[in-house]
This record gives sequence, C-alpha cells and structure tokens, in this order.
Amino acid sequence: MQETLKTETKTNIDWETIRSQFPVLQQEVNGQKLVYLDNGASSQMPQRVIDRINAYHSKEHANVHRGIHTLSQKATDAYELARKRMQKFINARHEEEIIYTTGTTDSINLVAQCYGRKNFKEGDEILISAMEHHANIVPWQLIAEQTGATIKVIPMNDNGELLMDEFHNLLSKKTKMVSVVHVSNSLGTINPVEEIIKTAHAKDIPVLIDGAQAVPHSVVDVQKLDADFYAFSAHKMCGPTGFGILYGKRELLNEMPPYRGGGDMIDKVTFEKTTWNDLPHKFEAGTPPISAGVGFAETIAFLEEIGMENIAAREQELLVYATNKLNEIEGLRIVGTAENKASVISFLLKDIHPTDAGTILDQKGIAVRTGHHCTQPIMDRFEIPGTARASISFYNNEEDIDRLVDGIKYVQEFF
Ligand code: C6P
Repeated sequence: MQETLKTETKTNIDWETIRSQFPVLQQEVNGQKLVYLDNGASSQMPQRVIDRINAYHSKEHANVHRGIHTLSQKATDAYELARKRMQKFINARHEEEIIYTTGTTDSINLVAQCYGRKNFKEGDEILISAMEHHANIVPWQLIAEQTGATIKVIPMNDNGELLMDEFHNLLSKKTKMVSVVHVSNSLGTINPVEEIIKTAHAKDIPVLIDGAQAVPHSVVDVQKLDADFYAFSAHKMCGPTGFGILYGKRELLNEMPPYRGGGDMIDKVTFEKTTWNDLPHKFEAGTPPISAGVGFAETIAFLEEIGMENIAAREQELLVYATNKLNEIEGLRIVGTAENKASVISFLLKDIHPTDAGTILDQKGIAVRTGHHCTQPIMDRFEIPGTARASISFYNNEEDIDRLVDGIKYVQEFF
C-alpha cells in the first residue's frame, strides 16, 4: 500500500457554489444522485457557457470572416474573442499563434502532416513516450509511413514515470521531432516537459506537447515552457465539443504549408495556382464550428475568474483525499503512482474485470471510464486488460469520492 499522501494546499473559494453552476451535476442517474468522475474523457459545461451558446444561436448567428453585414461581423467578433482570450490564458506571444482546430487529435495531425511532410525524410526519427494517447501515436505513424521516418519510444518505470536517462540516450542527430504528453490521461503522471523541451532544444529539435489533460487542470505558460507546439481540447476544460487549439511558434507555423484546402485559408485562387491566407487562417479551411468557439470564449472567462492556480490546488486536495481513501480498500490497486500526479486515478480490483466494475458503479449513479482509455501500449506495458478510471475535476467534492468508495465496496460484495 502507498504511503498516506498529505496535502497543504487550501483555497478560499466556495466550491459548492461553483459546483451548483453545472446543471448536469444536479440530476439523478439510475435513481441516484449523479457522481460524475469521467472528466478526463469530457468535462461538463457551466450554465453561463450553455447560455452564451444559446444567445449566439438566438441572436448572433451568421458565417464568420465573410460577410460585411452586421450579423456576420458580430459573429466574427464573438468567434475571434476565444483566440484573444486564449492567447492571454496560455501566454502566447502572438494572437496568430493560436490556431483553431477540432481538438487535440486534430491539432497533432495538423503538425504531423504540415510540419512532417516538409521536414521528415527516410531515416529520420520521431521520439514519443510509452504513455502516449493514441492521438499522439497514430498521426506520427501515418507521417512516418509517408516519409520513411521511424518512431522511437521513451520507456517508463512501474510507477508510470518516464525514464529520463533513456530519453537523453534516445535523442540523436536523427531525431527530428519530440512529441510527449504533458499529463497522462491513464496514469495521471505529470511529465517533466520543461526539461524535455530544454534538452531537445539544445540539439535543435522541435517539441510538441499534448496538453489535453494539462491545460484544464493547471497553469500552462507556453512561453515559459518554450514549447514549439502545444495541443489541447475545449471539451476537457468545461467548453464545447468539436473545438480545440493548436499553439505553435509563429516562425514555425509560417514555414509550414497547409494540409486542408478550401474557403477562408486562401489569399488568391486561380486554376493554375493558389496562395495562402496569413496565420492563423492558413490552417482553418471551411466554415468552422462557430458556436463552439463563441462558447469557448465564455469558458475561458469562467476559468480565469476562478483562477487556474486555485483549480490546480483544489484538484490536488481531492486527489490526495481520494488516493488515501482508495488505498484503504483491500484488493484495490492503483495503476500510476508517479510522485508528480494530476487528479486521475486508474485502479484495478482483484479478480473483477474493470468493465464489470464500471457497469455496477453506473447502476449506483457513479460515472467512471473503463478500458484502455485510448492508451493500449500503457495497458500492454503493465500487462493488464484495462483499468477503471476516476478522473476528478474542481467541481467534484469529498462526497463524490465517498460515494465512489462505497460504490467500489458494493462492487466487491457483488462479485
Ligand atoms: N482522452 C480520455 O478519456 P480529443 O479526443 O481530440 O479531444 O483528445 C484526444 C486526447 C489526446 N491526448 C490526451 C492525453 C487525451 O487524454 C485525449 C483524450 C480522453 O482520456 C478520450 S479518449
């Protein structure tokens, strides 16, 4: 059993008032008050974001960047507000370094295709880690196949921590890209991305960080990190689905050709030749998910009002509370015990398949995710079929954790 964790971080925020702003959490599921612990898969939206999207559809909708009529200009301003707010939120140097995508997966595919097609060749290496989500594996495999590059993998130890010595050894003249996850969605590990970026940069290698599970739970400053590319999704941070961000350094984005063609991304089109629009529009072909962008601008304001440092502290408090409680349960094993962890707890119950555990928990109104969490190589590394995963958000509370503990005990009795 793991040593009891302690926490010293306390915030003065009224978290119950914040929780009350999430309508989804106020309902019963299967006859029980909902306990939503699947925030790693997708988090919930506060009422004000729902209201903002509703207001947009009720009064402001038109296509963006196209019309000179009032409504189109209104819609464009509302949509572009997310870019301005996001620049500040992650401290990007320039607004045009914020590229709108449909999510983390789309952001990574964009870099793999637009950067990779131009810069990778036979014999080059792309370095990823053993704890990547499929979204940070498969796009690199696709571009590797197209260019003749190969993939190398930084291994991890039994706690789910990257072996940094191996990372240093794997970097070579052949390495043309390092792409690692900031926070593991299955293990909760917070990776030392600052060190990874510094080391790779010393050898002139660009670095992409998959921040899908980091931006929603911590303060991320892309200039301080010095990341070349940073990818994340709106729906994991109380925003809408179908919307995400790729941050990229302006000089790199400027050199990359687009890979999706169509409206909005062009400067001049003739049948012989087309020239591209400036950043960020060069990478944003076609009519975008406008209402999602408008809603996301509201989400960013909401998170900023609470403060990401407060959110991080509250989630650490809940992580420690939950880890200590779960560690007291006989027959429960936590997978992912890194020293530096975010609020994700993957666990196994002796002899009980995670899917069965998840199904019974659901009957008790408790939502956790089960399976491989789109990280099959992690499950292979630990020689397990999958896990049950409780992923905690700032709007969860101690009562949610207590309900999870009671639910797990019920599962054990049931089987
Ligand atoms: N992880 C989970 O339950 P998209 O689907 O593009 O918004 O995000 C993909 C993604 C990329 N990287 C990491 C670290 C992620 O956690 C995810 C999404 C969800 O863990 C759904 S599989």
